[in-house]
Amino acid sequence: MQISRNKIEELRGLLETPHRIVLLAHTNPDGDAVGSSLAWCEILQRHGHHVTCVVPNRYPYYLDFMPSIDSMVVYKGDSEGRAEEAVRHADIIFCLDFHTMSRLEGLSSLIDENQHAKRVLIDHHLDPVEDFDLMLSYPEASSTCYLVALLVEQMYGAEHITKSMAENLFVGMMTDTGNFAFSSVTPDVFRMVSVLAATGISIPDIHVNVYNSFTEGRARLFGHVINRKMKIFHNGTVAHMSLTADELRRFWFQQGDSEGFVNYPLTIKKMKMSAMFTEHSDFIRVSLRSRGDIDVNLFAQRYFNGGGHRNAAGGKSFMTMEDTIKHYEACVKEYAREGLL
Ligand SMILES: [Mn+2]
Repeated sequence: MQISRNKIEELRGLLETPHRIVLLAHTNPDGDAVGSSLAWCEILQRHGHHVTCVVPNRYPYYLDFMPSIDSMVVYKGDSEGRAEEAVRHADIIFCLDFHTMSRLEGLSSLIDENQHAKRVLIDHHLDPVEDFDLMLSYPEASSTCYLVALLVEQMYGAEHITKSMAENLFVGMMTDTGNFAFSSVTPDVFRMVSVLAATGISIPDIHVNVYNSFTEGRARLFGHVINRKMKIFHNGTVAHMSLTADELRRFWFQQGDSEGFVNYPLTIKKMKMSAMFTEHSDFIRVSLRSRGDIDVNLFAQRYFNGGGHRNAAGGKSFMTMEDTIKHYEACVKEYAREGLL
């Protein structure tokens, strides 16, 4: 894959002289959001820019090992006003790994106050919503980290990818592709992995840090949700699971603990689609996964005010848990009637 020449030149023009730059990633930042922000931040800093990485809320604890992650400003609970200060004075705002300002929640009004900054999108989600001054939107890319790696390679040369950048980029490339197993993985993704590996990163260490560093509570919560909460219907082809605030408390839930649970029903033969409902203080987070041609991006858009990718999407519900589940089951029926399932 290549980033278009014109876009590279436009970006080069924007970054010609040192600027004050803010990098933004989405709410509930994952390995791809954090990894792409940190790597892009490092290369920009090396080229003389003043860069601040801002995330709307805290990243999951198992990403704590990522190089320079402590430098990220977490907007929620940022008593020193560092995010506000950085956004107010930014000349350029980069949005990484999301495609609509609504994924910034409380941060979006702050961004609106800065009307002079150039806005640049670097993302791989379908159908970008907002207007940006420069859009690097590549839905066919398997991760935003892969896009950032390509950008650095094309703009500055692969030799500018340091070991710490490679570590951060590898995390997102690995997590967003389910360990390089999704259909979005191309030969060029493996070429890029080889470029990253050549910097001396330890792939086994990264793997252990990301996948084998959970708490006991998370393991028990997983057992509970699979054994007690997974419902399978539609002739064994559709599943859903739910977690109430009460259950989360019972298993000492921490941000990120339920990450990946939604994928598990898809390990069952013939399963086509899986949903996970997680109760938050004022809404229920909906996560959707599917196999093959089943389009959960469309499903999320239609029924849960959301979106994402064809096989991985999300949204929100403002109903009770019980009604959310009823709504989901009814929507599955409608989807099947239309031949979409
Ligand atoms: Mn991503």
